[in-house]
Amino acid sequence: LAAEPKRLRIAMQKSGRLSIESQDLLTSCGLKINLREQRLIAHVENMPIDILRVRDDDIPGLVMDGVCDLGIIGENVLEEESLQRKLDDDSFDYTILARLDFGSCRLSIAVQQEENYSGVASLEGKTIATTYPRLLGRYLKQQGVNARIVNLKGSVEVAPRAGLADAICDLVSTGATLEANGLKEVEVIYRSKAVLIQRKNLTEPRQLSLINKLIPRISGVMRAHE
Ligand code: PRT
Ligand code: ZN
Repeated sequence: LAAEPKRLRIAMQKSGRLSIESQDLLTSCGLKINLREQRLIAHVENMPIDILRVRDDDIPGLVMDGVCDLGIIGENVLEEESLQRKLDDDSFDYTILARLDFGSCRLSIAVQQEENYSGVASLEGKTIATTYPRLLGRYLKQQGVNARIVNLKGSVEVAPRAGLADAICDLVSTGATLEANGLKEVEVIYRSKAVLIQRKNLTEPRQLSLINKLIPRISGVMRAHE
């Protein structure tokens, strides 16, 4: 008996800013996903593919640990996880298969509107709240600035008003959230978009040929968006 081909596992965000466009991309590539299923795993009806729907933060690790074959994730989360894993001496290998045309945002430092900001050196000795301590740490090191980083998982934008930090480093798209919290953007430290990543050491020929069929379809979908 021939072994059943192993189903390709694709991790995507379950619900959030990337989930609708991730799903639309796969659907446009011809995958028939049972959308009524609110479960962790959704089976693709017409291809040997399973979709895993998880928190976005879990996606880089699932791919880097080889638990999922592909993943759709914001570069900001991917890069933060890579930097963390390098420090922890964990595996952080992956390949970027495609840069996607959604999820764009920037990771920026912001200070209170009334503050006289005169360049990155004025952050010396300050406290900066962020969900991205590794990306911020790398930037400050490159700039030769010593600042204290406070790691917050949420509500970063209220930290200065709450007296928890002098500045923040958070994702920005329109800038409305900063504005609403009395903050102004002063440095862009990272620009991000969603990417499709593949795990290292994927060798199953049938899985590879499936991926090779998907890549030109993804390019086609993105060209159609232009
Ligand atoms: O539940 P789960 O952990 O899966 O989701 P999440 O809440 O952690 O992430 P989610 O869905 O908010 O964002 C997923 C990804 O979308 C991010 O990692 C980015 O790659 C991308 N993205 C694009 C953004 C934004 N734009 C964005 N504006 N992620 C977050 N924001 C937030 C930002 O943190 C701030 O609170 O939106 C606010 C700022 O928006 P503006 O328009 O007011 O500037
Ligand atoms: Zn998240």
